[in-house]
Amino acid sequence: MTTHGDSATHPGAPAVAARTGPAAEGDLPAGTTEADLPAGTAEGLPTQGLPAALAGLRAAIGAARFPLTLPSAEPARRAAAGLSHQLDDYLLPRLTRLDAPLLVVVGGSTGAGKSTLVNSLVQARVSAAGVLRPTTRSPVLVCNPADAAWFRQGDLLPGLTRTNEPSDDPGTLHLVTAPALPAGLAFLDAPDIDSVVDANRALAGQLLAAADLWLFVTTAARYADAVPWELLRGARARGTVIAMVLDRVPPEAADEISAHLSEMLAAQDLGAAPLFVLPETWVDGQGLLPERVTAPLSAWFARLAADAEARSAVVRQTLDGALAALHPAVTGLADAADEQVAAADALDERVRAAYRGAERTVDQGLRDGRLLRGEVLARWQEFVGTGEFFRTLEARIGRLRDRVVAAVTGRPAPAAELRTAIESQLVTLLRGVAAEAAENAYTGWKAHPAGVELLAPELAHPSDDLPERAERLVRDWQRGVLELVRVEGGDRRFVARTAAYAVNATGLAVMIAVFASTAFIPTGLEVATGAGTAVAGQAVLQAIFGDQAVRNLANKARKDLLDRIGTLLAEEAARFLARTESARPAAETTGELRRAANEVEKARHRSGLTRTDGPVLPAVDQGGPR
Ligand SMILES: Nc1nc2c(ncn2[C@@H]2O[C@H](COP(=O)(O)OP(=O)(O)OP(=O)(O)O)[C@@H](O)[C@H]2O)c(=O)[nH]1
Ligand SMILES: [Mg+2]
Repeated sequence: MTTHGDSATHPGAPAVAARTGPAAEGDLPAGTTEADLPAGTAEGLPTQGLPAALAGLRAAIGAARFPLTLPSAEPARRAAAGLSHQLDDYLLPRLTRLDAPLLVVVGGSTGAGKSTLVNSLVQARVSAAGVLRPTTRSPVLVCNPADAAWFRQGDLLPGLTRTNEPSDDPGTLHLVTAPALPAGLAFLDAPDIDSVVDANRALAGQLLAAADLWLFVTTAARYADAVPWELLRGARARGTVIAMVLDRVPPEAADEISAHLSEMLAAQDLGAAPLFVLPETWVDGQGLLPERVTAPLSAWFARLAADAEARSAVVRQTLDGALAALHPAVTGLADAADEQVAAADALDERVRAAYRGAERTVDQGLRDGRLLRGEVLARWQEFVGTGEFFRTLEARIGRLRDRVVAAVTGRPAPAAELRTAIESQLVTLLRGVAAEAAENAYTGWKAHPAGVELLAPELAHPSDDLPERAERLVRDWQRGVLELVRVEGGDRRFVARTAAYAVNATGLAVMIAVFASTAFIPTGLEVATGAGTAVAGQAVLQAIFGDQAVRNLANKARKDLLDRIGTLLAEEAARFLARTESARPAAETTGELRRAANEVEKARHRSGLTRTDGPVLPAVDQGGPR
C-alpha cells in the first residue's frame, strides 16, 4: 500500500498537510510499546492517573454480578457489559494514544446509504452496499494506509478479529486502506442501529461507543424514527461529537425536510451538530455517489483531517464526555448491586422468619403440655400404673435395689412403649413444624420476584429424609437424657447409681417433666392421677416432679432438645439460604464500584481533557440548507 499523498487524495477533498504530533506517520515504529510513549501523549496532557483509575473501574465492573431477578438486574447487566466494552474498546486504548487517528463511526438506520456514503467519501468500494436489508453485518474500517498499523494492532476494539476480507461475522473487523482518505481520519461503517438483527444492533451500539465522532446518516424517509433519536440524545448528553447527514432528499422537498430536521435537532439541543443535506441522486456503475453530492462532506472531513488541533479537540471532547458519563452509569450499577444485596437479605429474612416460627411452635409445644396428651399420657399412666415406675422409685426410696431389679426384670414393655410414644409424639411435632416452615418460606419466596426464580418444587416440603433425621434426633436426645440422669443424678439421693432401671425410669420422668414444662402442677396432677394411682403414689410423684434436682435435669434436657431441634431446622432452612448465598453478590461490590467511579472522576477533573469551550468542529461550508 502506498502512503497517502496529495496526488492520491480524493479530488473532492483538498490536499491534507502532514499531521502534527508525535505520531505524524500514523503508526508506532516497530518495537515501540505503549510504555515507551509519553504519558498523556500528544500534548502532554496530565492524563496520568486516568489509565490506572480506569483499570480499577474496569476490574470493579467486571466483578459486579446481578444474579437475582429484580427489575433493575437486566438493565444493570447490560449496562455493565456495555461499560466493560467501552472501557476495553475505546477509553483505555484512546487514553494511551490520544494522538491516534480520529475514528468516525458511521451509524444510522438500515438502507440509509451508510455504506454507499463511506465508499463515496473514500472513492472506493470498500464496503458492500446492497438492496438486501440489512447489508452490513460486520463492521468495515477504512483508513489511510499510513494509519493501518494502529488499527490493525488491535488496541482499539480488541474483541474484533481483524480481517483483510469482507466478512459477515459480527465478531470481525474488516480493515481496508484507501489512499483517497487523508491520514489522521478513519471511517467505520457500522451495521444498522435499529436492526431487526439483535447482533447487528448490539454491535452498532458497541461501535458507536468507540467513536471519536458519530456521523449519523438518516434519510428523508426515516429521519423521524425513534431509535436514532434515542441514541442521539444519549450521545448528546455525554458530549459525544456528532455530525448529521440527511441523505437521499428529493430536491423539491429539500427545504421543508431540512428545516424540519433542523428544528428537531435544535429541540434536542443538537443544533450545533453540523448537518449535511445530500440530494437524492443516482449511484454510478461502482455504486458511488456523484462527487458533487459528497463534495461538501468530503471537504469538511478534509479540513478536519488537516487540522490537528481540531481533531485533538474532537477526541478530547468525546473522550471527556464518555469519561464523565462513567460516574452516573457506575453509580447506577452500584445502586442495582445494593438492591441485589437488599433483596438477598430480604429473601433470607423470609426464610429465617419461617423457621423462627417453627422453633417458637416447638418451644410452645414443650411448654403448654400438649405433648402430654394422647398416646404419651396413656403410656405414661400405664407405665406408672403397672407399678414399674413405683417399683423403681421404691428402689430409690427404700434402697431396695435388688428387689426392684428382680421385679421389673422381664417386663420392660411399658417403659419401652412410653419411650416410643414420646419419640413418635416429638417426631410428629417436628414433621409438622418443618412442613409448615417450608411452606411459609416457599410462599414467602414465591411472592418475591427474585425468590420465585430461586425456588424448586421440593422446597415446598421438608427434606425427604426429614422423618428419619427427626427420629434419630429424638432417639439421640433420649439417650442424652439417660446419660444426663446417669451423670448428673449420680450423687442424687433418688437415683440408684447402679440401677439401670432407676436411671431409665428417672430419665422417662425427666422427659415427662420436659413436656410438662416449668409450671408442672396442672399437668402434673393429670400425670399423677393416672390409672388408679394410689394417693400415696400421687404424693410420691408430686414430690418427684417438685424436686429441684428433677427440675434442673428437665431444664437441661429441654435445652438440649431445643438445641438439637434448632440444628435440624437450621439444616432445613439452609436448603433455601444456600440458594441466596450462591446468588448473593459479593458484599464489597458496591463499595468497589463507587470508589472506583470516584477515582475516575477525580482523575478526569485533574486531567483537564477539555480545555476549549468553543466549537471543536470546522464550520459547514455548503450551498444547501444550513
Ligand atoms: N438512488 C440512490 N440509491 C442509493 C443512494 N444511497 C444508497 N443507495 C442505494 O440504497 C441501497 C442501500 O444502501 P447502503 O449503502 O447499502 O445502505 P446502508 O445504510 O449501508 O444499509 P445497511 O448496511 O443495511 O445498514 C443500495 O442499493 C444503494 O445503492 C442514493 O443516494 N441514491
Ligand atoms: Mg451498510
